Amino acid sequence: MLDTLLKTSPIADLMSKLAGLDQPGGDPRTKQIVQRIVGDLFQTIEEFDVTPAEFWSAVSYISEVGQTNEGGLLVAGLGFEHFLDLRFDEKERLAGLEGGTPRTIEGPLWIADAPLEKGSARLDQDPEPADVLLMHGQVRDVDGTPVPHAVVDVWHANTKGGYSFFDRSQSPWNLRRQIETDAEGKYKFRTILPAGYGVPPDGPTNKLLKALGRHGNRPAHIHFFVSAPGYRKLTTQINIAGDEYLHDDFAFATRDELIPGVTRNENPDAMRDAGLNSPFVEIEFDFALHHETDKVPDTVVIRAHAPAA
Ligand code: MBD
Ligand code: FE
Repeated sequence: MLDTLLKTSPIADLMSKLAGLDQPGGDPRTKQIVQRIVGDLFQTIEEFDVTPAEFWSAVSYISEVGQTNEGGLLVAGLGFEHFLDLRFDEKERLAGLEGGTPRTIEGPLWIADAPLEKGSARLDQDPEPADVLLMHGQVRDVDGTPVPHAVVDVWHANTKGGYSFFDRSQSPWNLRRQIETDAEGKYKFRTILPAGYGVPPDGPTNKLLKALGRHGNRPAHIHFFVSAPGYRKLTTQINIAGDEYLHDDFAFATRDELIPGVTRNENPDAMRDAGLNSPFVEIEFDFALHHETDKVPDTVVIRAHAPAA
């Protein structure tokens, strides 16, 4: 019945017209993609005998996603952003690119132009009870050669899982910095150990996740863009080991190579050397970048971002 109805001439005619295939103007690729997506949705409606009430509730849902600005959140939760990563991975594999720190999703919460500091930075600006985290490492190429003057753009949540700018209770740029690696490719920063993130409980993303029997939690993580002239931009994150959602991330971003050891340091000398008077946690993590190549698409992703306002 499905095939027969969709292939009847009024519907075939409608599909061709709605995608502008009978018109000379417009963009051919857009026409093809729109025809495919709308056709697939027609087929879904037919196959599941979707009721008008169900259809109109889906239209309201899309509007709510727009009004609440949860588009980036929803696509992460539905695995689209991870799917794009898997496609990048496969293209690199087919082109013979090996090694390098694995990529994982950017997510919807990066803000452009965080304060840039050389070599080291302190990210936490707002006092809150938290474990101090000292993170450090080196940026290298895939052969192990250090990359001086690379930019490590880092952003993460506070102990409540909130990100500055999106969470108005935090000061601007809290837990966000760009750090330029030194002459040996090294970077380091002082910050606080973040907590995991949970989607807004009353938003449309959570509404769908609940209908799917899913949760909207991410394990505690720290985001990075690592870039340098002549190298492929790396978009990645590290996860904090021990988190209950470590292997149950609603956004599917955890990768085994991105779970560094976290050591708690209670040595009084180490505390004093770090300018602290209480124990702290330490993470060492090196980034390995691929050299620029025209064998695979560029990893710089153009997407809309929230303004720093
Ligand atoms: C986040 O912090 C995040 O990284 C993703 C992918 C989605 C929502 C919040
Ligand atoms: Fe995040």
